[in-house]
Amino acid sequence: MTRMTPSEAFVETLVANGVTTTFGIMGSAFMDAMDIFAPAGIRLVPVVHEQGAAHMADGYARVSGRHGVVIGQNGPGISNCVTAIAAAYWAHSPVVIVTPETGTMGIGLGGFQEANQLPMFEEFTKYQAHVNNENRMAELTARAFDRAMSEMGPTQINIPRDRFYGDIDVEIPEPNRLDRGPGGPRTLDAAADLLSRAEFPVMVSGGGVVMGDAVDEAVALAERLGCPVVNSYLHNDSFPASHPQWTGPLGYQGSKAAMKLISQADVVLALGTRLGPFGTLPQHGMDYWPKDAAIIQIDADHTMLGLVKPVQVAIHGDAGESATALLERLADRELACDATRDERAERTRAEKSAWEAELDEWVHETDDFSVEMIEEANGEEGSWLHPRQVLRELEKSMPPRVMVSTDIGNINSVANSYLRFEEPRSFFAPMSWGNCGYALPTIIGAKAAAPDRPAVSYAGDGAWAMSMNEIMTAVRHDIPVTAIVFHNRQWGAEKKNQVDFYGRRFVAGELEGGENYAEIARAMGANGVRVDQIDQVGSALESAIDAQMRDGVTTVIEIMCTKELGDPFRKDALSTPVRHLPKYKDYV
Ligand SMILES: Cc1ncc(C[n+]2csc(CCOP(=O)(O)OP(=O)(O)O)c2C)c(N)n1
Ligand SMILES: [Mg+2]
Repeated sequence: MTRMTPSEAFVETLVANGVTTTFGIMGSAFMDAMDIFAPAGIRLVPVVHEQGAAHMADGYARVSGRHGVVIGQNGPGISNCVTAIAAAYWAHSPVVIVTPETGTMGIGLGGFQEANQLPMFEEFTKYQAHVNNENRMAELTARAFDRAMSEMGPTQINIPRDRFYGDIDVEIPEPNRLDRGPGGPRTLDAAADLLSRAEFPVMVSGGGVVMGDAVDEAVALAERLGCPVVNSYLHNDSFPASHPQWTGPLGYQGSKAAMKLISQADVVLALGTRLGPFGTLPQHGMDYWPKDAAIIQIDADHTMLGLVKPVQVAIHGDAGESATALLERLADRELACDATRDERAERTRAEKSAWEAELDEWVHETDDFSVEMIEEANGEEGSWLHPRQVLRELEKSMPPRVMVSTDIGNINSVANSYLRFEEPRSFFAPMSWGNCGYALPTIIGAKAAAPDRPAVSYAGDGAWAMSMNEIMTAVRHDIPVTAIVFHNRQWGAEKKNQVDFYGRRFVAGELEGGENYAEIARAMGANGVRVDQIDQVGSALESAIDAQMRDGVTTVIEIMCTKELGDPFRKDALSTPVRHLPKYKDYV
């Protein structure tokens, strides 16, 4: 036992957990602990808005596999984080949110910045600790760090501000990290039997492969099976795109090759994926999910097994460990699909090249609304670019080892088909939370964790304006990134629903302020470039990446796009409007 203050115990527990970077905005509530961050080797990156800080912690965690830490002033500084913690929850990110609270002698009296801070995060955390007694500061802080890793999601440590003071005798707990296993022999044997009988197995490689650092194991198992591999939705970095068996992502605006191939599967091997419902919705007019296929699902979180789709075999295991255990079981065994290895490889190759050719030719959208918007743009001053064409050019100019974050919006969603990665921990999207304003702060956090990797964010103009203030964080604190803004002067993704279901009655859908985001970027101290010629897109990205990696310069590339719109998020959730009251009769 060592005598220290609770502030020291808190900071020493962070040190024991390897924390070197935290994100937030300073405040009196935790100033006594913050005062000793520097001598403890901890940097607090001061952000513009706490939502940005929590997204940065998420990006930092997703790239590094270590904790992302966010801290703020009690009350408003903490409530500002809720949206981003929800996003981290759905990304299974080990984010620890430190929430200093009103002092114990004031809570309930309606003083200043007072709130019950546990209910706010209840739904979006895996564990919440409340420091009810300062003697428990290290114990509870350590548990929050342990649980973020073992439960793969955000945890909260809530500290009444007076609990930072006093004298305590304490031992700082050692971090307690799980050693995850492959699952039990009964289910592994059953899976091996099923795989050995499969005629056309297909692997879905999911987020668990990324988070479990299991790409090599996934590749080895896929190679033994000779099967096509699809990425689960928004996990495009879960299998190397240059691999001949990679076929691209499922889900919204995903790969037709992946969808056509999985539709033929008799056995689906879902490795490290919860098979989230949004990620397997029909796309491109195809209801591709193979309803009669037997599913083997492997997940480190047993509550995900069989949750969304009925499965034949459910393995509660770590993606890499389970893949290795299956490979061992299949190594010397003759598989039914061995006989058709070459024929299946050829089918995979043919579907991929058909999809690539289609993407090459798919320069713009061809629905009535889009065609009108393209024609209208031709009559206007300036040259507006087709989003798909821009996305293809950006894809071609992506540097090796790039990390990309995307936002929520129509163009960002179309980007799904054009985002390919060679290594895991490279692609960050707001996942099932789907909040606009995600991409920029998240990539700043990712860059803070991996300064040697190029960092690129994508956002539509609407989502960009929600989050662009964090450019100041990138500039002030030397965390250089390259941000692409698709300027189409509308909240396009939602407008698409008004096109399809609401007779083009565009309520609140336009963003026609004539903003110049390149100029705004320059005013914030970054480099700003406006691109309105297709042959400048690739070179603009390449120079910005050079400036980022060589000179530490942040660049905003504003790309002027037409108002054309790709397929909507979902066709299943909306229906044709019905109005009963006479005054609304035309609104159908
Ligand atoms: C925080 C938040 N607010 C609102 C929405 C609803 N929403 C989804 S996409 C979208 C439009 C995005 O517009 P923009 O960023 O300009 O991209 P575009 O669709 O035009 O490509 C909106 C408002 C959301 N997902 N998140
Ligand atoms: Mg827009």
